[in-house]
Amino acid sequence: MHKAAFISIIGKPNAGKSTFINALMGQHFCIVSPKAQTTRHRIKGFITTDEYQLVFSDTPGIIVPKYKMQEAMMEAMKESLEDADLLLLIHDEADSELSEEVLDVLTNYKGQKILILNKVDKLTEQQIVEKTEHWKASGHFYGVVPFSSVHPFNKSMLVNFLVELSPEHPAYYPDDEISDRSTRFFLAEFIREKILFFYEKEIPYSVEVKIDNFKEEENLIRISALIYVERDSQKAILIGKGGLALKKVASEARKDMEKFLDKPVFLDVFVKVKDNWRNNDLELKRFGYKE
Ligand SMILES: Nc1nc2c(ncn2[C@@H]2O[C@H](COP(=O)(O)OP(=O)(O)OP(=O)(O)O)[C@@H](O)[C@H]2O)c(=O)[nH]1
Ligand SMILES: [Mg+2]
Repeated sequence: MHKAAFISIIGKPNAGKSTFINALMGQHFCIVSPKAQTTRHRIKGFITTDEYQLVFSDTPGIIVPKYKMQEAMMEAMKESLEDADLLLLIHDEADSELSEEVLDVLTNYKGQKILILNKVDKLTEQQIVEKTEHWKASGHFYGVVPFSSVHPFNKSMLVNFLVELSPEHPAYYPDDEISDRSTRFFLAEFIREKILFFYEKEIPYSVEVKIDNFKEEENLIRISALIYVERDSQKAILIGKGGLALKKVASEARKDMEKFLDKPVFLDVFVKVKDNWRNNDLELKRFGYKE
């Protein structure tokens, strides 16, 4: 009997959704950062064996949208619930309550819901038991599972549990694929991840990255990327004095790319200004935020 399921991963920004998927898949797949709203799209990642296929959807953290890009982010999150067989709410152990927005999404979803009590590496065993009991008693969830991406001690148990809950179904995707997203998408994300780490305030949120050239040679892959910002002043900050700041971004992103592609990479990055793109329907569409 073969099992397959679509599993939607939702939660507040920074709850650890992307880290959770990376831990389950065993690789740096979705980008992760200490800043909120790191993930902007629905990104599917597959775990496939002969017996089952789990299709995880990483989603943007649930917020009240303030501009058009954030509206598109919330659409992507909602879309993941439309075809989900199971919902996993990734919950930061530090939050004693569910936000109103998260509660709203939960109550509107009619399928089975599991709460992943995340980041339990920060807790004592006694606290883990207490918090698990607390969320079990809330009545919202079919199951509550403590988890830590730092020490994913119960990873295979959790995967088995999810397989148990999955319907009987053939695989949805070929067994040699790990995502619905292109290589170029992940390469651009690696650059955005470094920008989230190295810059403050509006910069990470005003940035979009596109790979505009990818050329595989015998011993090297040549990649060039365009980084879009909203204003000239942001361009100057991104590039930094003597171009040093941007060089650091490129050199760190290149390391991730080499790991991902398993080949040396030559990376060129350029910065362009696109006024107010986060609030422009056409630009958002061009950047892949809207169908
Ligand atoms: N200690 C600890 N930190 C974690 C764990 N999981 C995630 N984190 C940290 O939490 C922060 C947010 O992680 P992400 O995976 O980017 O969170 P997210 O829910 O995908 O956030 P958005 O994409 O912004 O919605 C990062 O700094 C992670 O390193 C965990 O199990 N333990
Ligand atoms: Mg994320």
